[in-house]
Amino acid sequence: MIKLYNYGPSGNGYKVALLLNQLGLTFETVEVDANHGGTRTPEFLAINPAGKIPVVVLTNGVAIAESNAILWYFAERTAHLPEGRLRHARVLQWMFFEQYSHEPYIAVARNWVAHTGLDERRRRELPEKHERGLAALGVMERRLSDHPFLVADRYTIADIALFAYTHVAHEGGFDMSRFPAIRAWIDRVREQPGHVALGHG
Ligand SMILES: N[C@@H](CCC(=O)N[C@@H](CS)C(=O)NCC(=O)O)C(=O)O
Repeated sequence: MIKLYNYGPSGNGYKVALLLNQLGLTFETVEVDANHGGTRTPEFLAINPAGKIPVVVLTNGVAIAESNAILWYFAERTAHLPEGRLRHARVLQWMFFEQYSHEPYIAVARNWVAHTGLDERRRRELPEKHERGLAALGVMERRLSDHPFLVADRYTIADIALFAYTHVAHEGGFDMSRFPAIRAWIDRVREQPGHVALGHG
């Protein structure tokens, strides 16, 4: 069976669990406490030298790390990844945006505020996380104010990649009342067949 190394509160892990559920693929979850050194053990580093979840180990023993690479691997030749060079580029455009301009601010602020707590350094850095996270949400709001989904007007892995931390951004102190188009999109994503909530496994 496919194994998913995950950490319950992780949005990056949730992206993978959500897609696998929507594709009807069975998998076993291996829980790794990413906030308390679980990803830095020799055993885990042998699976992913980068020391981060999520990782999937396929039935042939091959491991794949990086949430968005895993999404791409499983989505190919499914309805979750539309065909064509331009559409592929658009999906990648949003997935790179997620990793560079969104996740480092929104996911990190949420992890600090809702999970690890704030020490002095984090308290000092939090306003910048909020400022940059709000800028990323502004980009999404503009796109979603006249499109139902991020790419090709249909639900794709670009939506999964960005849904993971956007729908819990309020846990990191982001005021989502400012983003009505994002809130409507969150409802549309939740209505997709096979949708499961964060924490489902
Ligand atoms: N770019 C990676 C980020 C993965 C990541 O940041 N994982 C966190 C949990 S959400 C982690 O494992 N942190 C533990 C550590 O860095 O030791 C992805 O998208 O998969």
